Amino acid sequence: KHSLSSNLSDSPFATEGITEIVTNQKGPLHVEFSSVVNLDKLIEEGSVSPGGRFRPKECVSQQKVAIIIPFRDRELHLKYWLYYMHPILQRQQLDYGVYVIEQTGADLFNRAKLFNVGYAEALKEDNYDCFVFSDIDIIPIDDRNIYKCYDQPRHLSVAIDKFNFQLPYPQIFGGISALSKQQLLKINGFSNNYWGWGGEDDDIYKRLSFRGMSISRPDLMIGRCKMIQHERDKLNPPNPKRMTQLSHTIQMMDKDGINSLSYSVVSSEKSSLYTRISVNIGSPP
Ligand code: BGN
Repeated sequence: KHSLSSNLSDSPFATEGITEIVTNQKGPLHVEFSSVVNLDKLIEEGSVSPGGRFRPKECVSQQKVAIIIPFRDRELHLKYWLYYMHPILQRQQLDYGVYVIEQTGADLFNRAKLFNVGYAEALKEDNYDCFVFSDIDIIPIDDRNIYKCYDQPRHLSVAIDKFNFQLPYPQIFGGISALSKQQLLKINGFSNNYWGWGGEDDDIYKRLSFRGMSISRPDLMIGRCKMIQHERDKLNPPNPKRMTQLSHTIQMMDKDGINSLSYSVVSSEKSSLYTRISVNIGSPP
């Protein structure tokens, strides 16, 4: 794998003209959310190190990937995520760590700010060069959809069952995405100001395109995903300000993001399959 890519480019993110050769992949997978899953076998197997870390034994991965999952009150979904994702990520031969970033308190949910927190906290632990930002309730159903970074920001959840396995609109960047540290720094991370549901992912898309980047995606077959059906969270109603906020992305992006991030860690716990960091991210104005 390495010698193939090094002929073409020295960058671990360059992929043009390269066929990804990863062993162990299965292609389409069976994923369902009707029966409760048991994590004991996965824990006993011992392949995942405490805090949800893994690195392949048979090779050295090109990138170190931090997977960031914003979280509140979704323990059951977290079980499904761990149950399905660890085996997939291991077959993809990734060097990765799983960070569940839990918003404490009873304020409106702020997904993008939790992404920024995850980025900052993961970097305190290791020199990650790639960040995968994922909703907790979306699972890929094809393991050729690789959780790594590319030469352009990557959108991974392109064909979700909820949207009839189609892309709802060309600029959509919600669900699961992957950005390298360099790509993230170019856009000052994400907005900290989207409280409640919607728009924060469109804001990210705007930041990326204002900085001259474009979106990379797998095709509609490899990009298939399943979403766990659930009712809307009480503390995550649609944000009525999202349209107005989106019209100001260009003016805001240099002052609202990683460089203005403020939060405090309430607790940090390394459990056997993931690291849980509970944080106080403040309240909407
Ligand atoms: C869009 C939302 C996204 C969301 C997708 C998919 C907005 C901004 C105003 C147009 N965008 O409509 O945040 O990821 O739907 O659900 O609401």
